[in-house]
Amino acid sequence: SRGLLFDESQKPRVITPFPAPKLMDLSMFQGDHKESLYWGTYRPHVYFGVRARTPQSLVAGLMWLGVKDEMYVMRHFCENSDDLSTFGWREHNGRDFGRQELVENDMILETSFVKSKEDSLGYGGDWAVRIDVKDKGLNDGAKRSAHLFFYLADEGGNVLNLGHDNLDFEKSSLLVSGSREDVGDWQIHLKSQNQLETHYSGFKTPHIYNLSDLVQQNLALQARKFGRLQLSDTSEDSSNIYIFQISGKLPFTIDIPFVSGIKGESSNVEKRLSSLSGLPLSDLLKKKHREFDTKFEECFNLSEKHDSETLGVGKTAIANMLGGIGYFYGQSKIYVSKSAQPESRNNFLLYWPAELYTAVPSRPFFPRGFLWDEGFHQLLIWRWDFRITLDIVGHWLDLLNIDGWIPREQILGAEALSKVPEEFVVQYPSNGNPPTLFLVIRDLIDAIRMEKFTASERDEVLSFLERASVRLDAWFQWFNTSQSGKEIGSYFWHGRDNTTIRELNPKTLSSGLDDYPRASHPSEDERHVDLRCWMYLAADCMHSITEFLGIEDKLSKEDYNSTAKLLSNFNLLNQMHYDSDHGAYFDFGNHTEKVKLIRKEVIQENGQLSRQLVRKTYGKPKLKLVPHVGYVSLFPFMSRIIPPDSPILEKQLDLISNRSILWSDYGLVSLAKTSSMYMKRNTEHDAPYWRGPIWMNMNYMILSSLHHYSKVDGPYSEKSRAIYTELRSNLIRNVVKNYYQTGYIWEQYDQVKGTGKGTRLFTGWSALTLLIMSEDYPIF
Ligand code: 6A9
Repeated sequence: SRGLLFDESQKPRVITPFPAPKLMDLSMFQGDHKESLYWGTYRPHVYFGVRARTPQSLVAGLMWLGVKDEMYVMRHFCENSDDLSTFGWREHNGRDFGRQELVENDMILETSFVKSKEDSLGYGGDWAVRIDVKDKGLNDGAKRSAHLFFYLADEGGNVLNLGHDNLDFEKSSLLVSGSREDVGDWQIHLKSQNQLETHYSGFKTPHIYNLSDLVQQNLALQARKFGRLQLSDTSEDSSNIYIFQISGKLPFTIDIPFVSGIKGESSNVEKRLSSLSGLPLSDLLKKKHREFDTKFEECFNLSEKHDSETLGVGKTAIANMLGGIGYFYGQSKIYVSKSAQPESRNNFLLYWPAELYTAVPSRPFFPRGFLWDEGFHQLLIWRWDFRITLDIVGHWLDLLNIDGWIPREQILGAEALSKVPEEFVVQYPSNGNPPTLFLVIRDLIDAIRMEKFTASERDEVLSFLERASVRLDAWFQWFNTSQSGKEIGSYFWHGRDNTTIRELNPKTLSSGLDDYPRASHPSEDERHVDLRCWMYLAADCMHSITEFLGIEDKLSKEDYNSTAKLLSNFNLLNQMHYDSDHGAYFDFGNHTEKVKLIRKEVIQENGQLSRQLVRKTYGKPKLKLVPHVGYVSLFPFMSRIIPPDSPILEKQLDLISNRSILWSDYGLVSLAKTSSMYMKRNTEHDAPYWRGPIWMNMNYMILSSLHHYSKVDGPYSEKSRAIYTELRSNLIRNVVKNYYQTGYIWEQYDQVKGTGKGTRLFTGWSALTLLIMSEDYPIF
């Protein structure tokens, strides 16, 4: 055997799609729905970009020259190191409107995007970009200039035509035009009332991911030859990319309308252009702004409960979540050992070419899809626009392979790939990631039960679930078989490295909680309490789906029911995971607390000696409960398995509210201050990540259970309520304070000072702060 399992068509199973109708082929995703989402700001990795949801799109984007250490630097891809004092969407509705602010030194850029279907003839409608460039008003009298670079690129390689050679805007506002199969003949114009200087440059290249380099080289050459900061005003033959430099004194405003589907005189081009520029555009943007505010109020009902600063953070949270939604197309790289495919030089196979429409955790640092992050994102998004949620979840479920596996991190296409170091690209088919999509599905089912949807909306969700159910079933079965443990009802995250000598505690990336400490010596005997609880959630949700859809015989409802019962059996849970000395739930495994990183001489692969940090074990590991209190210990509490009158519930409340253990004034810390691994580095290069800092997704889950236990009858409901109220206000206060101090929402918050940590403009699950403000929690 060559170690690869093949399906009937002789393709390796791991890259064979799950054989069932695709969700994205459902009629609900065709027609108007599809067209309405065609164009969008679906390039979250750049400061401003537009594309369509099609593999080879016409794309637009913005660069500008910033100044760092008195040198010009090009801004294009979002980078934390650019050090903008703030940027991000202040408003966005996920469909046809968004307004973003970017502040660099004393320059404020405001980018607005709006679509219009009104007089449009092309598929997906017309759209316009407005860019406002302002001085922060530092009043030193100096008139600054700004250099913007706006580009259009056809990924399909179609040739673009320059509007007119000497770019004389007195004569015509046309920048560039072209023709495509999807939208027909199109034009893009530049309109402004201000005195501006424009230059251009055209390129022919199939690669758009290194566009910043092309522009910088062109500028550098001009600077060397002629001592001027101008694009060359030349273009290569058959250019498929045009870049326009627009320079002027601050302040100025430019409008860039796009019209398509043009067929001769009757296409009303002039009228459409003027309705998408100047005053009519201002009016349209104002109208969209009012609609955003109204919808925000309707969805989250905050204005009576919060001050305007808090409301501002709430708006930014949803706006960035929606504005960060991207469309990606490409092939994942899936690990296979070289010995399994001797004729290949690679240790990976390519997944099938796939589209992914998804929100992203962080535009500057991880602008791509992450499986378990997405479930949290959708808790927020479905409340704003459940059709966007179905479309996104549908795309993810269509990535399921024949084994029922979905790759965790989606790095699709050259632009996405260019942001990821080589060693992180390959995805391991033995590794999972928490099945958080079940959280959303359960929310949707609850919303139907509580009649939050109209009859026709309800039908849409139902037809989605019907088709999704076989995929969810396969996904569940993948976890239930590949991640199961030795004992019935036990599970562990597979794929931990038991050969490493560098890590203080071998990581569990698949759990999503990366370096959260587990058994010191990974083995087949492990039982992970978080995964067990995820499996309970999944089984319970599958049971609801089968019951709800009445498809009990197709997907064995009884099996799901009994699995859910088994996994929520309190006694069994306690037998496997409860430690009565600590009053806490723990993992089980081969473990010793006596491990340390020490400096040691090691012989490297090249034969040289070097001093490195390596792990040393002093004690003999034994099979036992792994005594680290932290987020993992609280999973049974999050899953609400603990009966409301159990003293064990009181224990959990004590762990949560104890300042020497998990409590801080800024939220619950990820690992107890009393844990031997609290704030310990994992290797020379890995700083503590889930070993202390405060994370919003877990705080949201814990808060939601506190809310639950405060509502159900029992001896601890008052205690739950008191802790709930204080934790909630700590979380909100800290995120709001950090936002106004730093200009950003952060990935995590410091366990001691509450300050933002990790990457910023992290408006993935940190945006759940908004649901904490509105007190929207799953009911189950
Ligand atoms: C490394 C660096 C430019 C880590 O939010 C996404 C994930 C979570 O799913 C996971 O739970 N984050 C959390 O522990 C970020 C992962 C980033 C990995 C990419 C490459 C890129 O360099």
